Amino acid sequence: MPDYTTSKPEWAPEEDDGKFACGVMSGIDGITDTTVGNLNPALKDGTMKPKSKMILSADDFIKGVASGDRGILSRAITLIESNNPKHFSKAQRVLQGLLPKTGKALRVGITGVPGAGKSTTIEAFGNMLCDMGHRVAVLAVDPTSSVTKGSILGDKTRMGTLSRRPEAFIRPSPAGGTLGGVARKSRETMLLCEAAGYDVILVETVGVGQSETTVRSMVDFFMLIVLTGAGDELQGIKKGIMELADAIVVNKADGDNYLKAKVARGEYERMIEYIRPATEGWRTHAYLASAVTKAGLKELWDVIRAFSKVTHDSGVFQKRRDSQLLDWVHSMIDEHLHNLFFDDPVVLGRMPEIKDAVLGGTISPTQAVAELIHIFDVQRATQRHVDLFHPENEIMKK
Ligand SMILES: Nc1nc2c(ncn2[C@@H]2O[C@H](COP(=O)(O)OP(=O)(O)OP(=O)(O)O)[C@@H](O)[C@H]2O)c(=O)[nH]1
Ligand SMILES: [Mg+2]
Repeated sequence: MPDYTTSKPEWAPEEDDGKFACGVMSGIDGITDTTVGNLNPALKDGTMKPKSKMILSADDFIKGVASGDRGILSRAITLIESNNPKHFSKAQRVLQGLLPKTGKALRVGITGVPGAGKSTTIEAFGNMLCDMGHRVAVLAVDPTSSVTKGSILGDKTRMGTLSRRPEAFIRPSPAGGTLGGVARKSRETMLLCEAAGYDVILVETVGVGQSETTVRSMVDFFMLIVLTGAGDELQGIKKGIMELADAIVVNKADGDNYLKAKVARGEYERMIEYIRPATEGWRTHAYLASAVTKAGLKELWDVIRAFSKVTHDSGVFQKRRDSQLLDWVHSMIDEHLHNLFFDDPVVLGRMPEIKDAVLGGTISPTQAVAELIHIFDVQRATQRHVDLFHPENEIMKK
């Protein structure tokens, strides 16, 4: 038997306490589609080439995604999500090739406290849209997904009927990493889905905190799902999140809960009066819905379509898309520079000493920053000098 090594999967907990039993076996060079221990001798001695279907070129990905091939779309997303630097440039070539086919879907974000019914609503709403002839992609943004792996499986089961429909495509949140990393992957996944022909993208926020703002910054229409018992709940919902919403949906307006839901809707309507609208030229309202009886879902789609019409007519739709794109570029630059600085070995080396000096009152925070930035600048300039005179550099070869 060859000597196989195993490693922990990417999403496994960092701590090495021996409790994590699952492992990923290392790949077999050149032989990609056969059962371990039962290798085809022709593959082994090289007289037969491994099936090339396993290795797709950037062009294969572009053609496959553009033709709506779900298998290739899934693999393209996996490529985008990969943290392996080798995959990065290929993934970007695929995206570049598909860019002309993107941007035509209506992007809808869905947020709300845990248990509000986001997944159940997406299941019912998504099925309704598919019945109407739409193609629906469902994505999730969950910066905590490497910690709460359960939500990935949970959502698939909660969207049982939708996930089996050929017109729908469900992709759980990319796991782990910073919110910035998760956001980039989700945005690029959204573009791939658009290129594959999905015309409605539903993005569920999972987890808490910053993910609402991130999802707001990648969608056209943002809905907040709330529950009854507004008195208690209002305190739990940050006013800031209500300011992001284009619609507030009081869910679970069914059975005994219906009357309470009606009261809650009125309370939310009164609250919104005092809140700055999320979208210029659009008045946010509160609506009743039930993901179980499906009441109110058709009306909700009418609201989203009306929003799309109003904002397209006024130009606000395109204006928001443009500023979202530029904000995305800025935030990626921020993150890149942040990482360059904080991963710089010379900066890291000097950091403790400078921190001590700040805490000891010997230098001011402003001086500390100036000094660290100076160290960083000098270090980068030296690095460039070294790179320039490296024997492998084209200039040196001439
Ligand atoms: N009666 C009733 N129950 C509902 C409705 N929508 C969702 N539920 C129930 O509420 C519970 C939570 O629903 P989910 O869809 O998982 O809620 P979620 O907001 O996605 O929750 P997280 O993903 O954990 O944040 C489930 O038990 C659902 O069956 C509804 O309209 N009416
Ligand atoms: Mg959910």
